[in-house]
Parts: sequence; structure tokens; C-alpha cells
Amino acid sequence: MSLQLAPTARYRKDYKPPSFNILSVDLQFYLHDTNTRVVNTMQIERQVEGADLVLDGEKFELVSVVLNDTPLVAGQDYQWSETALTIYNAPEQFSLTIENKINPSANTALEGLYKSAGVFCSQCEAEGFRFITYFLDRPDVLAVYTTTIYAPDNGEYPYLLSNGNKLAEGKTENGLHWAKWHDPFPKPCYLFALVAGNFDCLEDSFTTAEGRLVQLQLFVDKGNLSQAGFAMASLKNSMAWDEKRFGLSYDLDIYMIVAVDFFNMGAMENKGLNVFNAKYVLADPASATDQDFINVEAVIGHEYFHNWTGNRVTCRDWFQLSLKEGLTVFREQEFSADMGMRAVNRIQDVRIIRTHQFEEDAGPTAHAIRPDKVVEMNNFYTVTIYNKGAEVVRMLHTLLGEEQFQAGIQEYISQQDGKAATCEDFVQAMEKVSGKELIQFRRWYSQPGTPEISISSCFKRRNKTFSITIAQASDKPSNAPFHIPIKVEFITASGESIHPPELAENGLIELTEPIQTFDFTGFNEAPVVAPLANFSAPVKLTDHRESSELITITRYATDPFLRWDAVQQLYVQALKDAIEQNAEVALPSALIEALQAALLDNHADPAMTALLLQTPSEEGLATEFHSIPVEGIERVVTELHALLSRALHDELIAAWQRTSAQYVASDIAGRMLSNTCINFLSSRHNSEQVAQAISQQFAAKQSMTLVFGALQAAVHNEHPLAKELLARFESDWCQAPLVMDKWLAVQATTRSAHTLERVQLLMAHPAFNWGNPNRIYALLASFSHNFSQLHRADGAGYRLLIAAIKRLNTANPQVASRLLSPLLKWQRLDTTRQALLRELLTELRAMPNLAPDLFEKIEQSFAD
Ligand code: B3K
Ligand code: ZN
Repeated sequence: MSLQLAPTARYRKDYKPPSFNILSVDLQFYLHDTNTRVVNTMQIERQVEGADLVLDGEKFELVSVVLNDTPLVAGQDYQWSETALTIYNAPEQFSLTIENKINPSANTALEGLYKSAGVFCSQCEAEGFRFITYFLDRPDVLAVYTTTIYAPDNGEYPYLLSNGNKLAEGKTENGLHWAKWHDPFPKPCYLFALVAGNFDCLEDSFTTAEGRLVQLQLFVDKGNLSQAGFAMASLKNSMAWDEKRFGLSYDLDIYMIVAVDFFNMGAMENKGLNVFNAKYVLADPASATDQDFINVEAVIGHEYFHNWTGNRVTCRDWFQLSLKEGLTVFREQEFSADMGMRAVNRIQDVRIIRTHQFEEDAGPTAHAIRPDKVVEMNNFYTVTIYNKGAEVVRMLHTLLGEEQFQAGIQEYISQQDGKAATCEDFVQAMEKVSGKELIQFRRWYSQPGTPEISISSCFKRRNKTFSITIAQASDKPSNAPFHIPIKVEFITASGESIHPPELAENGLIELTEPIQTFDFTGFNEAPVVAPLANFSAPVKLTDHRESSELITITRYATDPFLRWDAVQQLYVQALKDAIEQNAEVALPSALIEALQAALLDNHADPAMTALLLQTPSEEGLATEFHSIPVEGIERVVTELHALLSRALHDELIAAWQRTSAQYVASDIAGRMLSNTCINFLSSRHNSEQVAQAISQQFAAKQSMTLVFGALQAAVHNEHPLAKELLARFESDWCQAPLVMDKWLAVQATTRSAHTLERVQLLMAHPAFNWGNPNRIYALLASFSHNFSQLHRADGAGYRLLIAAIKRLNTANPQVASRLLSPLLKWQRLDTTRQALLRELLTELRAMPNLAPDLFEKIEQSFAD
């Protein structure tokens, strides 16, 4: 047993303003692979009488401390530990110069300053600045930064970049060159950035609504310029959109984006200098799928939108993370919707919430969007903080309407610009402009869990009234009732839409009580109730609905989400019934007919047809059960796929022929449907027609969407062509790591008994690399979401993942922690799997030097 101190938790209720303020920072970096010297001069002001100055700092070597030109003496004037530097008797106002040395090459955790693939790069959010130098590493300390970077003038680092505007550059006599940057906007240290390397640079410009000319620079690895154009166009679209929809313009004279190969997450919104995972920058049709393009546009937008919601107005403490992330995801979603396919985007966003956020809320790491307790902040970049956070902002938008919501945003920004704010500040701004009381609505910020809604109705023919009674319950017993916006449609059996006078124009009902009845008049017959249009609240509907009602909604609801959702409910009910009754999966014939008709309809939106055919994933279906029936889920999902392949065969062939016949770059919806069809068709192994279709689609070299769609269909359906196509794809793309990630992922996500052995072999393949997060996500995170193979009865899936987590524990804890999440729901599994996982997690917990990221999650999973 190693004697380790358990990492300590921090609580939201303990927030105290800082005892000192740092007004400005002057940083000098002398870059060196293993011995980078940092000279950090801060102008500091005391806020609290008598307090010591305690600066955060870890994992570097302290060289010297100088206060107002006087060198300080260790032990006498200051003391340092593994994590902090304490300065005694600091005056009211002073300058403090700290010199320290760091080793960027040894930094495999990719947090702080690191060197990978020849590039120096920083990542400071959430608490990584403390790995660079001593500082008050908390988001409510806002300082003005001046940064000078010195590097060897040997051609390896022609670009020396930091936040803000470049003031000067030059060369020294001893073979270095340098660049000096100044960012006039006070910012928290998590937004600091430094990049040094050799890149190709795509240049452009944007003129803001106020007439300011902004220089745009996009840096990519040498040779990748031809794949940078879409990201640049997306940046310009984001800048224009934020002006038009939110009235927000860019504020500096330059905006830079650097794409790097080694990065733990998608991208980072550092002020004026975004750092991006290359995956979210590089895209051309031959090597990137349509979804990749959509992701690039969304992430470029997201980081750009942070300039106001995150940077100009930042967070007071990390418990408020959703203040910037939930709001920025909402802005990103609206941007994507305005740019492209609103209904399709909304449905995809809802799938994320239902599959992943509901899952998180039902498990041991459930937390409110504004959590109360945190051990490792990096564990809180979750689908709850981000995506449920965005749903909460969306509910405010629904309750207030676009106009008042935008007024609320203006109010929030004018009150908080240049400050570190709280979620409470945001809600108050919305309350102030709208006059709407949001006391109860605030529970969405403080209570975790997914509310469960059930609806009953009563029709009285005599006075033509129709009432609906809505009850809300919570999966968390201590929760008080939520304020839930529910948009409804009423539809008659013949498809007529009824809008009673008592119903608000936008169909909005506000549920605030545990149970509440709403009365409507003017009904000649009992209508079908279609609740939760546009998924107006992140809740579960628990009623068992009649198939005939769901079919009516599918046919006639005006809201596309409702039409899609009714089909989803039909699938889920069929799958659950088949598991519970241990019977074969059966779908209502009206549903099959509706799907057949949609596939044959030349005028239907092919994207919507593709989404109607998107059946629940195994993971998604598992969220429907408290005790997860692994084998049952695996069986019924397989059966449903086979059933639809059979029942729709002719229509799938017809739709595939129609949509894949010719390539038009803009026909994203058509390709969605081609890929859906080829995926169902590929389960037919003996059809020459299907084999030809797969080969033909795989040959569409101008479109990675089609090539990869064919490959995925063949591999996932274990079609006889799969092996050959995998080999051809590998030889075509072995020089392109981001494309090879797809090759790794498609194999790791195959629901086949051979997958685990295949993943094991792939860990030794040259396309895999334990040091690069993208490769780990492609192979191992993909496998961790391969439900039936992860949960193999012999425990081999668990062992594979736990071994990978152990290997990454010290090398890259953030990545390790992401792989752990799917294993935490052991309490919902059967006793054999519970025992297997308990043992493995207990063993992991006993590891020496267990990362706090892993410690926190394991403890949570053992807590109740
Ligand atoms: N703010 C960053 C995420 C930082 C994650 C730190 N572990 C990206 C984003 O949400 O825009
Ligand atoms: Zn963000």
C-alpha cells in the first residue's frame, strides 16, 4: 500500500475573493526543449490586510524571487512547497519577479507548456498556468499581459506567437530571435497562450460592423494549406453571424488560430490566439466527411464566440464553468442551425443529450450544471456542463423569446464586461430585461438529475373541453420541482392541427408544480397530444404511448423534432417490449409503411429520412433501464437492424440509387441517406447487387463521406468485402493520421466478437500512438462506447480498458479519465459484471500516484 494523501475537494460555498490582485504581467520565455527559462514580473496589489501572498505553481524548478528589486531569501521571506509559493509580509503594492525553469519535452500530459511534433504549445484551462510559472491561478484574477518569446533562430520556430497584438520583434547577438506581444484586455491566466513553431499561414481579413479591419491568420502544419480554406471561411462566417444575431463584434486587430497535432480536446479560446486540435481545422472533401466539415464550422464558431462569452466576460470561479460553456454551446448551436440544417442539427443535439447527458445524470458522476464540489476541475468539462448547460440557456430563450433574450445578453455583457461573473449574474440580467420571475428556474443550475414527465388527458364532449394533467418527478429524491417549458401541439386523428385559444401562440405551457392541469376549449374530439416540440426541456417522457398516436404525430406534427421523436419512441417501445417479453422485435406495420413511403418520396428531405432510420444505439437504449440487460440490448438492436434491412430492402435500394447517383458537393443530405441505406443493405452478404453498391460507393474518391460510409457499412455489417476495403483504405491513407483515425475507429466500433482482439492488435499498429490523444480517442475511446464488446461477459473488454487507463495514469491523466467514464456505471450491471468491475476499479484505486482525475471518479462510483 502506498501512503498517498487523498486529493482534496473544493466547494462552491467556500468562494472568497482573492487576497491580492495581479494588475499586469510581463513574461519572458527563453524557449528550450528541456530547460525553458521563464521570467515573470507581476505588478501586485494587496486586497486583504494581513494575508500572505500564496501563489500556485507546480512541476517546475524555482530559480529566484525578487520583490521591488530586492532578492528574497528562501525560508525567511518566502517558503515553497510542491504546489505553492508563499511570500510573507508583502507590501500594499509591489512588483514581484519570479524566475523558474520548465521541461516542455517531458510534458506528456499536454497541460501547461509542452513541446510535441516540433512545436511549443500551451494549454492553461482550467488550472495549467501553474505549470508555467507561479501565479494566482484562478479565473477571477484579471491581468494585462505582455509576453516576450525568445527562441533559437535556426529555422525551427519562425513563428513566435502569444495573445494580443505584436509590438516588436528582433534578433539577439547570441543566435536567438524574439517577438513581443501585448494584450490590452485584462484576462484570467487560463486564457494565456504561447505557440512557437514552423507553419504554413493562411491570411485573410475581416472588417467589423464598426469598420475595424481585423487581420486573420490560420497556422497549419507545413503542406496543409490546401485544407485550411474551410476553417477560414467558417471564422469569417462566425464573425459576421455574431454581429448580426448578437450584435457582438471582434475587439483586437488580429485573430490567430493555430492547428496542432497533439491536443487533449477540441480547441481552446485563448484571447486572440486560439489553439486548435488539427482535427477541427483541416478539411477537404476527399479526406474529411461532411460531419467533419460541420464539426470544423461548429468548433471554429464556438471558440470565436467565447471572445465575448468567456473572455470579455469570464467566470468568477470554476464552479461557474457552464456560464461560459453552456452559453457558448447554445450560441454555437444557433450558429450551426442558421448556417445549415436547423432541424437536423436539433435532432442530433437531442441525441447527445439523451444518450450521454441522461447517462451521466443517472450515474455516480451526476452533477448540477453549476456543481458544488470539485476535486479535479478537468473532470468537469462534461456533457452536463456543456450540453445540458446549453439546454438551460435554450429554455431561457424559449421562455423569454428571441427579442428579450437578446436584450438580456446585452444587459449581461454591459454589466459584466471586463469582469468575472456568476451564473446568478446571468439569470439576473435575463430577469431584469424581461420582468419574468426566474426564482424557481434557478433550480436548473443547482439540482442535478433528469426530470421525468408524464401526461394524462381528459376530453369532455359536452362542453368541448380538453384538459391535460402533467406530473413531474425526479430521479433525485431531494430535488424540488423544476420550472419546465413544455411546447405542445394538438393534432386530430385526421391530421388537423388545433390551436385552442388558451394556448400561447408558440404552444408554450409552463409547468412549475409537481402536478398541474391545463384546460383548453374548442375541441370536437380528443386530440393527440404531442409534447416537447423542439425538445423544449431536457426531460424524459415516461408515458407508454399508443402506437397509433405516435404514428399520427409522425405523420402530422408540424415540428420536425416531434415527427422524428415519435419514430424513436416507436423503436424504443418495440425494443423494450422485445427484451421484457423475451420475444422477437416487431414494429407496427404502419411504421414500416411510413418508412417505405419516406424512402420512396422524391420530395422528402433525405436528411430527415436518414434520421428516421437512425435506430437507437445500444448505449442509448441502455439509458432506458435502471438495471441494464446487456445481452438483451445486444440481441434486440441486432434484430431491429436485420428487420429493417429485410422489410425495406427494395426501398433502400431505390433510395440509394437515387441519392448516390451523382456527386454534388453541397448535397450533404443526400449523402446522409446514401450512407444510411448502404449500412442497412450491407447486412445482405449474398447479394451481388449490394456488393456492387458497396464497391461503387467506396470508389467515390472525391468524397470521404461516401468512401467512409461504404467502408463503415461493410465493416460494421461484417460484409465479405470488409477486409479488402480496410486494406485499400489503409494503403490510400497511411500517410494521413487524421484519416487513419477513422480507420481505427471503424474497427473499434464494430459489434463483433472479434473486435476486442482486433483492438489489441491495432494498439501495436504504426497508425496508433500512445502519446497522441487523437489516436487514443479514435481507438480506445471508440471501443469504450462499443457497448456489447466493452461489456463482454468474460470481462476482457474491461481489462483492456483498465490496462490502457493504468498506462495513461501519469502520462496523460485527462485522457485516462475520459476512458474511465463508461466503466463507472457498474452498479447498474448484473452481479457478474459488477464483481469484475469492482475488482478492477479497486485495483486501479490502489495504484501508486493515482491521478486526482481518476481518484475522484472512482470514489464517486463507490460512494453510494
Ligand atoms: N474551454 C476549452 C476547454 C478546456 C478544457 C480544459 N480541460 C474549450 C472550449 O470549451 O471551448
Ligand atoms: Zn467552450
